[in-house]
Amino acid sequence: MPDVKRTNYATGQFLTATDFNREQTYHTGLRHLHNQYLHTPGIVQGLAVSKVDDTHIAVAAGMAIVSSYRRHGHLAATLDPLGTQPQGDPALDWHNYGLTPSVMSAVPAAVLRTKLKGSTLADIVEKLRETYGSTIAYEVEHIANIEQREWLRDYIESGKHFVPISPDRARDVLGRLTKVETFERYLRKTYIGQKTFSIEGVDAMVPMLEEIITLLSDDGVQTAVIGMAHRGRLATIAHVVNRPYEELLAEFEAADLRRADAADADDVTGDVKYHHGAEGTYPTRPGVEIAVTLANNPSHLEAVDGVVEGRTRALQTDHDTPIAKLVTGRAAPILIHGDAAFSAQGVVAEVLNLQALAGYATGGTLHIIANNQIGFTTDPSDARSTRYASDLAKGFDVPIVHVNADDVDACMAAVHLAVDFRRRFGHDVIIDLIGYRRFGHNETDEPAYTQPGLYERIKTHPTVRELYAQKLIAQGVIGADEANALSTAATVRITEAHQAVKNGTWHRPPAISPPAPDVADDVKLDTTVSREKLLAWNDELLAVPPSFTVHPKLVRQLEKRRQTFVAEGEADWGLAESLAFASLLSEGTPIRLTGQDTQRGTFSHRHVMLHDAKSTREYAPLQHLAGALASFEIYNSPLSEYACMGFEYGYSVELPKALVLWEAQFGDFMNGAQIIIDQFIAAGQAKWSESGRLTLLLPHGYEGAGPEHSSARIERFLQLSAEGNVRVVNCSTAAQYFHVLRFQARTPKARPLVVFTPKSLLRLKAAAASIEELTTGRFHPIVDDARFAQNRGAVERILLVSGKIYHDLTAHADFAKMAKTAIVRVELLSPLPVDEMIELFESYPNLKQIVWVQEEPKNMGARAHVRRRLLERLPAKYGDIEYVGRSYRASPSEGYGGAHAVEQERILREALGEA
Ligand SMILES: Cc1ncc(C[n+]2csc(CCOP(=O)(O)OP(=O)(O)O)c2C)c(N)n1
Ligand SMILES: [Mg+2]
Repeated sequence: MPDVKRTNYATGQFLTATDFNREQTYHTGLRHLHNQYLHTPGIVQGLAVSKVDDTHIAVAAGMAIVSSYRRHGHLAATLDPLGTQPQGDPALDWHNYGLTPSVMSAVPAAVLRTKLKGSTLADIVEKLRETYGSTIAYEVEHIANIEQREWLRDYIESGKHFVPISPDRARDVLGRLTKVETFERYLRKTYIGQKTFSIEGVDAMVPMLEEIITLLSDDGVQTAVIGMAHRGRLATIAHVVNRPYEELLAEFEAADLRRADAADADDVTGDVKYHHGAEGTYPTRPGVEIAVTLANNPSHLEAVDGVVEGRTRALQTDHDTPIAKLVTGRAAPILIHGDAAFSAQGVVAEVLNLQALAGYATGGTLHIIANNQIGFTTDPSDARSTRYASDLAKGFDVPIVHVNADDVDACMAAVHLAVDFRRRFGHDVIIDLIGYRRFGHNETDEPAYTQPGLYERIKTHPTVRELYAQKLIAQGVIGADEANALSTAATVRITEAHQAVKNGTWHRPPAISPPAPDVADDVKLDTTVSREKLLAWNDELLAVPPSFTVHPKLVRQLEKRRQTFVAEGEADWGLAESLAFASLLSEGTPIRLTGQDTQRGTFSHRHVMLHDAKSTREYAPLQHLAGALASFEIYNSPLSEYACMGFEYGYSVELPKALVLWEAQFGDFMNGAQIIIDQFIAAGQAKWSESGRLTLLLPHGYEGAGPEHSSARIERFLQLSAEGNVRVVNCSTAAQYFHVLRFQARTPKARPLVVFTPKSLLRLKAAAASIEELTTGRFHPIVDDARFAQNRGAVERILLVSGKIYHDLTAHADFAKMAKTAIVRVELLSPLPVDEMIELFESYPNLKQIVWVQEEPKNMGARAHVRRRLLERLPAKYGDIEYVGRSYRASPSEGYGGAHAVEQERILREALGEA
């Protein structure tokens, strides 16, 4: 007895009584129309058809059947290996069109315009059933692009993807399946109770991946970048990434092994086996191989999707010329999804949305949904509101191939279609591999607690290897002894590997890309640039081709900025940033900057991409600098944080020499990417020795614009910072920003950087950079109060501040009244320069009190972090760090401008009062 919930979904349906009635009404209606109109002479005369006979009607019906199969044939397909019967659809049944076999035999196939073989409608109907209603099914009719749709129809109906399989090839595929099954069984039997997240039930995925990478390699793809979750990961590492069994068995044998490795590098906290990535090379043909990278990922399902896209894009991009060159044929992304995760994790939609965007396209992603028809203990009917796990993708014009995971030949055909489509159109394609999960969610779970009926059935269901071996034996392709020999060989191989690990004769091969050596930040790094170069770039930043017309108002603004730098030696924030970029490009550092409205800048301060007032042409002077040795990429991103930040993280990991920047519209919006921040940016180095120079630009500052437009949640980043994992800075001037960008790109220690960027300071004269600061200065982790340089004894009190509030304090009327209070700016919030700070305090001989002043509420901002870190080492004579700022609050700021102004004024007065 099939259980009701299951029948409802993979191939059955949520057909409620109402739906059913509606369907019936529809088809009755069709028949009615047919009878009423096509047989009514007046109507037919109105159509100017001289004579309508049964053949005409049969042609129309035949066309309707062809169309129905193309759209709904999947409803008749046998997609569930566990035997759920297809729902079918009345529109697929010729009886419902008033046809008879003899009428169908009178309709020539040619008029139906299909690629199916046959001479009459009768043949075609049969072929339609075989093509669309077997163990493989297609959803392509939702695709708006007519060329793609027709290509897919022709391809599917001509059956090109069913490449004839030679005996050798069939043996090879059976061999692959046998290895997978043997491997999974060996692990389960040998390491009882350890989690392996067995692939069994969708075993075909491994030979499919092997096929995919072989076909990609035939096309010249050099690297396949794979992202996947736990399910089948170990089998993929062993057979697709091609890491030796010994390596994986060693992990199981000695959980201590990592501990021993980690003892030498105390910044590697490590991660569980099924989250680690791997790199390898897979031999595809004699003398040919393809590099395969499996990305590290956290438990958070689908979080890695954007990362894989970014890594692939970095591999596909040439960075040696001012304008980056995209060569998508060089690398290909493959994403493997769980059925529950694919339909319910929002980031899947965000990543699908990247596929055709100029700044993000990767030539099409090959997606496989490893659809075991369950998510942990949750049935599909509780996991999604749609029929198929893949339905979301329809909105992105992606072709979808559903395939029964027990039919290996059909699975291979699905692969050929997917790869051929990607090659032809450079777009995403999805294979929904419908299988089952032979065991519990992991090896310690009892699935019969929650799906008793299902697991009764699974218990007696033959494995896909058994089924395929039986098929080949029945076809006479191989003998039973050959199939057994493959099993024996697979067992011998893994047993030998295990022995070698246990008796110590196996030694870990060196990693293909060893982790970058841990180096210290070069604190003395010279980040200055000569005056001549700065002045030359200042001019070049406004140089456009003669035929290009920038908006006159913008020209005035930019020209004023240029002249201010020439005449007064003063650069505002936007100019300082562009000059830093120009300098890095001239030194060979590729730059990629993306974010929402980033080309112009949310606050209209950047204008790095100029627009011709008279056409749609665009021009970025930074892509045309005379001496540039590296590429400058700048893209407005789609309105996504999670996928996009993941993408940039991946890009930065793959290209650690580049300065990759992601900008938030307002800092708070990084919240949408918190998983990327927590699991990759903050913890990637500790878990997987993975890092890069990803730089987050997060607008932050209290200016009365409301909760989300004030705070970039500084406290979150500071809570996450440890072991030098990220640099966190809050620059109070454009010069500091200039130098920190240059430092970030050039210091030997590649680590992510978080910059809290300003809003009002973008144009504040007091925050502008002087040319001298750029030609002689550097990034200062703390900035002392210059007023007391010669009079240190006067200071009894220090206001420690960070970011914009410094300017609020110094601009306040009470500031001038302060005679014994110095204002010290903390620009590097993490790693907090504690030694330097204490040294500075000690340089004030009469210092009695240190006050942390911030505009954020007390439970937010940098207060807790700075206080905690300082108090660990601060001499007792200074007492505690006092506090002036907003009190504990649930929301970061006042919602009303007026209330903000009152509170801001109170903070400033309190801080500036020398009671
Ligand atoms: C974002 C996220 N939420 C919840 C979990 C906990 N979790 C781990 S596996 C799993 C079920 C996944 O089902 P599916 O995507 O179908 O993959 P399967 O395990 O069936 O291969 C859940 C809920 C998680 N890892 N990540
Ligand atoms: Mg699942």
